[in-house]
Amino acid sequence: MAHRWTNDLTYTDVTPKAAYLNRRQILAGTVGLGAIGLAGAASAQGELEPNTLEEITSYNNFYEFGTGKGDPAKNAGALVTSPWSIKVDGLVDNPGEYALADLLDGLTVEDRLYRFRCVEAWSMVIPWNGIELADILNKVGVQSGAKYVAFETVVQPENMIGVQRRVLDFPYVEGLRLDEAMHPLTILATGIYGEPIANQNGAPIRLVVPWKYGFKSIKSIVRITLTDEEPPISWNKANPREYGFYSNVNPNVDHPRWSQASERKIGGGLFADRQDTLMFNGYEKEVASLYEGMDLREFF
Ligand SMILES: Nc1nc2c(c(=O)[nH]1)N[C@H]1C(S)=C(S)[C@@H](COP(=O)(O)O)O[C@H]1N2
Ligand SMILES: [Mo]
Repeated sequence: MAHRWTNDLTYTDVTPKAAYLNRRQILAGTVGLGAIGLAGAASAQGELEPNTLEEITSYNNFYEFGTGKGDPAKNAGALVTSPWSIKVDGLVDNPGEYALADLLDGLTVEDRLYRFRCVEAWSMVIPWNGIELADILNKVGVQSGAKYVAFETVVQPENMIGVQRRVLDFPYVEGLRLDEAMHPLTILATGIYGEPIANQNGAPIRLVVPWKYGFKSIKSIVRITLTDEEPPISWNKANPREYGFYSNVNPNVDHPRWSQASERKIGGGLFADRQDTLMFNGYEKEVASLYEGMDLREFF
């Protein structure tokens, strides 16, 4: 397919970081991407400067392991990620409990350098390795009545201090409309910088939806359900006034308690200027058509 731009990295490959970054910078500057211009999405917005692996793995939100940004790096070592299986159920042709390797077998792992924008108004740029969610959904066979995809994070109470302390209603759950889930920008990530994804980033597999606030990108997924009803999502359950189902990055719709017009890029230093937040986090050209005719204030 035209939009598959680098097919040479699999999730078992280990690429030295320096070499990886080099190759990445070359790609970001030179590769024009087929039908919908995925790399164009990155390069057209100027050079994307990836965060370091150290930054990406030390400043996290993963409430199962505590609410502090440093807690996941400290505590997620306790997460057991092998063996790992994912239950696929609901409106699918081939439901079942899939071993992770079986679910991903034959599918292409791709490099995606994406902006990542948390609803808390900080951001990073992350070089993911992942599989298009559409490839996985097509593999299990989506039935015609399906309208949404629901996701669930693993619960390992004995290993998860945040679950023991009930800092949120677990399991963490998330959801997408089916067309959002099938969009080629939407991936399930299995790696960062060519290395298996760290536990604190949602090992062994987590969702990445780059035009939405970070909390939509649910970690350590153990269940994927095709459904005809909008599924409940954790942050909306916790505070429906502040967190909507769509949660598209939008500089013009403020959070009730802070502005969303700008963001602080992690690693920019204490006195670095904030940067403007981009509509749909810079992916407007690719995804705006999904929301044509929708009032983005009402459906926030
Ligand atoms: N299961 C689970 N997934 C989660 C979260 C969480 O607390 N639990 N936090 C979300 C939020 S708010 C953000 S910003 C991102 C952070 O991803 P990162 O730590 O890999 O940067 O994960 C999202 N996915
Ligand atoms: Mo977030």
